[in-house]
Amino acid sequence: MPKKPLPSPATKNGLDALQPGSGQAAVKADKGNAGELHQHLAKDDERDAGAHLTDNFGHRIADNQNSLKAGARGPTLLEDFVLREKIFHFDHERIPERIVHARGSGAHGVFECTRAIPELTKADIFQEAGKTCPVFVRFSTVAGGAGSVDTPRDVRGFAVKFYTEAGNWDLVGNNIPVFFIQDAMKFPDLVHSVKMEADRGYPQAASAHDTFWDFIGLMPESFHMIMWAMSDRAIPRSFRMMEGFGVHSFRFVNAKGKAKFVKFHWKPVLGLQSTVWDEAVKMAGADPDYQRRDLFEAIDAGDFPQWDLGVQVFDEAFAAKQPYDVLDATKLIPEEDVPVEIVGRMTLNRNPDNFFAETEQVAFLPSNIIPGIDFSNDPLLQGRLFSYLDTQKSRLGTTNFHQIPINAPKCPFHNFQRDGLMQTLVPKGRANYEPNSLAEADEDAGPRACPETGFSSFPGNGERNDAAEKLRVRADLFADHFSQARLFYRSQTANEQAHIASALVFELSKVTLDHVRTRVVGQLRNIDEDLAKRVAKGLAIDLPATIKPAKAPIDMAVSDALSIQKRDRPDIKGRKIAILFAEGSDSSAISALRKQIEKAGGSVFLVAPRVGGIPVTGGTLKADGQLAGSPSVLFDAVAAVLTEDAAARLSREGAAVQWFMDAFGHCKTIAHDAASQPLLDKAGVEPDAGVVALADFIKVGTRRHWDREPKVRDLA
Ligand code: HDE
Repeated sequence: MPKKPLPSPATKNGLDALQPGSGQAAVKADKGNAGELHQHLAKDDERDAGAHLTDNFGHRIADNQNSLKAGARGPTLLEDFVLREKIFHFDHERIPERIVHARGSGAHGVFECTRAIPELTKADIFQEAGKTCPVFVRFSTVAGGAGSVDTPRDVRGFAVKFYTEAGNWDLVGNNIPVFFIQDAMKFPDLVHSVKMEADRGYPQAASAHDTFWDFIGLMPESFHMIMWAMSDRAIPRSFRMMEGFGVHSFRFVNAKGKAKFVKFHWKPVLGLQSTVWDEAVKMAGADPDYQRRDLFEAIDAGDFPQWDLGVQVFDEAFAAKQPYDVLDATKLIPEEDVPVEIVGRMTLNRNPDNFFAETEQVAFLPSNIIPGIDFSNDPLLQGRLFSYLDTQKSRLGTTNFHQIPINAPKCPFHNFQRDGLMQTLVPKGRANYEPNSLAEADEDAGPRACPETGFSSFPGNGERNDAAEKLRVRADLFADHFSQARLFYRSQTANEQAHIASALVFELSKVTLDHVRTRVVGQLRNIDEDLAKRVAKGLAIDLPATIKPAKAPIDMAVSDALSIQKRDRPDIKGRKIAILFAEGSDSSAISALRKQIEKAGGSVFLVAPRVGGIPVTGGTLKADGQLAGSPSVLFDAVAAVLTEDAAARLSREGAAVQWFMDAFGHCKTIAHDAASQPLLDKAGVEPDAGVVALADFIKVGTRRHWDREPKVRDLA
């Protein structure tokens, strides 16, 4: 894998953290009143290879190894400003992590409009097919801290910042199209309940504990989201292989001022893929950074992840006819009812240069919106419009966080906001108020509002139940909590339904309060009687009485778009395939397989008992990973090219046996030569359509073999 050379410590000019003008964003944003702001500052990315090491004020440093002491063995002197500054800066390197979505991975890219839709929206980026705009994306888990693992059962954040010519548009979504709650009022309760319990400080990055399920059992509106969170959607194989959703209904507004509702969807070009729970748990140990590494390595290798942007557009008349409220974020609109129209494609093509400066400091704001797109009255969205702006002040410490390069727009920005902590702009003149008549004295009078092109809120909302009175209530249709939970569950394949039941059993087994378990199962009876029975059986409890729903659920038509397995593809593109070899392996068989996999767009990872290079036919071969450190959970499919001797030896090696046992148990394709058979036998690998000869691997691909699952897991 090509690796960029790391800058040597001696070339650092030490300006990284305090240097506001070092990124592309700030350079372009400087066109506005930011003026010639940072031009006097040396830029970190412009330093020469042989640059001098300096402190933060530009003083050259003579010795970066030893502190200043009174004599060789004497105490360190307080006057050592070099040491003091270095430690001082280090002591303050961390900032508060995000209250949710603390663990994330970012990437730069480009969005291209593929279908102009001026009839629907006047938004700058949708006016012309072929028009592009830079983006920055951050994927995340929700519950865990910044240092937690990548593969817990959790929702994934999917936040996109579009740097458009009309200002930044942030589409801050998730990989699940609905949410736990209907009203922003409940968000702090939800987050408190799912995070580590307040007295004991655990569990980390897990919803399987008392307080979460206690809250959920009492919140019937959460059960649709619970179906998604207990499904394979919450254990995605890769950020590159999951969908993204804007969740809320937004509005498109066209140049004539006509508006329609819109829901945003991201469809991964690589298709959807998830792991199985046993695999996700083992991945957390084998590689806690699995998804972060996967994203970074794919982009580094030039295998750029892509998503199509789709929109579901509908009007008030459609909304009025649905049995759910389109302003309720616990509801989706089935794709079968309103098709997803593709209007653009996003390609992530550049890794961040610096994780902290970009991925950590990026601040997404649902309130960042551009003319042509508008909010709806969704009460969850309305609360978010406040929260994200507010939280940046405590996370980034200043109202000037918009000046951090990753957050700054790439179009000009001018206004009369001034000063504040860490102000880095140097506005000229004295026009810091408006109206003013300074122009009459030939002075710069500053910018003026633009009634024609500026953002103006869509005036008529026409939404149902739009009451003039101030009421702390929910609209009537918000009371149907279970119809769509049922729709989701019934749209899954039999295996997927079993996964949901097992996930619920796992989670509720970790709950120690009996009444909490009982209540959750009582709620499940509103979704599907069979599901409730399976979970009760799995917990070995009596089926509790149904908890009476606020509104009786209805049966909606099954939607295949909600299932991952129904849309399964045998793709090799973007997938990672491990080939196990050992002393004496046939190198031509290995390179033939490698060639075919790479031609199909996959990548190969060689695994062997030792990494440094072992004798194979025709020479020696280095492995990419050592067997015990490269368990099969890290790959989409596995292959073995071994001699009979090596297979016999490896049959006595736990890591090798486990390798195949897991690959088989996780329903992966296993390709092998005849000599490997005894090792496969030892691992309990039984013949089926997914256990194939090396020559057949490409035909079968990396699809999971779900019909194998009943052999390896109790799905009852
Ligand atoms: Fe968030 N959410 N959220 N959220 N959210 C945050 O903002 C909040 C919600 C989402 O990679 C915080 O900058 C409230 C829905 C993502 O930086 C915070 C409510 C959806 C990210 C916040 C919601 C999301 C966040 C924490 C209910 C999917 C990570 C740090 C009213 C549509 C963005 C921060 C990143 C982050 C508040 C509900 C997605 C506290 C109050 C629904 C992807 O402001």
